[in-house]
Amino acid sequence: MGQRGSKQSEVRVLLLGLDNAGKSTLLYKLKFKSSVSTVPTIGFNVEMLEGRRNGNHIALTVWDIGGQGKMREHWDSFHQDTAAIVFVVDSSDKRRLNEARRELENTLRSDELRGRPLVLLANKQDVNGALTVTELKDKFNLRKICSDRDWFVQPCSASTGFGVEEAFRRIVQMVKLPSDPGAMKDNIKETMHYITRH
Ligand code: G3D
Ligand code: MG
Repeated sequence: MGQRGSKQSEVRVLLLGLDNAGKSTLLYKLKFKSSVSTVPTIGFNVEMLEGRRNGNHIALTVWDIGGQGKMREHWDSFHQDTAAIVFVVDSSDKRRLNEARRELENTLRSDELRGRPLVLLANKQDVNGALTVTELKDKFNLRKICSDRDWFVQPCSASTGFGVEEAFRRIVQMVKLPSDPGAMKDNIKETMHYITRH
């Protein structure tokens, strides 16, 4: 429960992206404010992070689901009740950019994630030649594929910490709380959409 006079909300945030994008490094940077050496995630990591919005506490349960092929099949089961999607991109890996874009598009197509805000993290900005925010926005055609949700692209480096606090603040601002004005209206809209499609 929250302290007197302030409400506590608990929300689920999905940390997604290809393997090697830097998801686990980012999660532990946020949690421990220091670099933790990561091993490829088998299964998932989950951490509770505390934030504040408009004077209220928000507890974010951040799910870092293994990005490797086999685990991606299980992403769908993590989608329900998600308050925000954080998609991490290795901005220095131009070879896998198309693969990352396809993965993002698949994720955004999920019915359960309809209307959920997206924070795209342009990670590994410390690497020479990393794509900029503008380049990533264009390559991923974000304006178009995110026309029905709030979205934001944050440059960062999970290794050096550059942009990481800003990313977290942005996520806290953008998560969809059950009590948000309009959440009920959105639910009705989502239900109608579901009914008309099935
Ligand atoms: P994942 O959880 O998305 O699979 P990891 O990715 O967090 O395990 O990171 C994969 C590799 O990228 C790790 O390197 C990690 O140190 C590195 N990495 C993560 N973020 C950054 C960053 O911002 N900049 C740079 N330069 N490297 C980063 P190793 O060598 O341990 O595999
Ligand atoms: Mg990992």
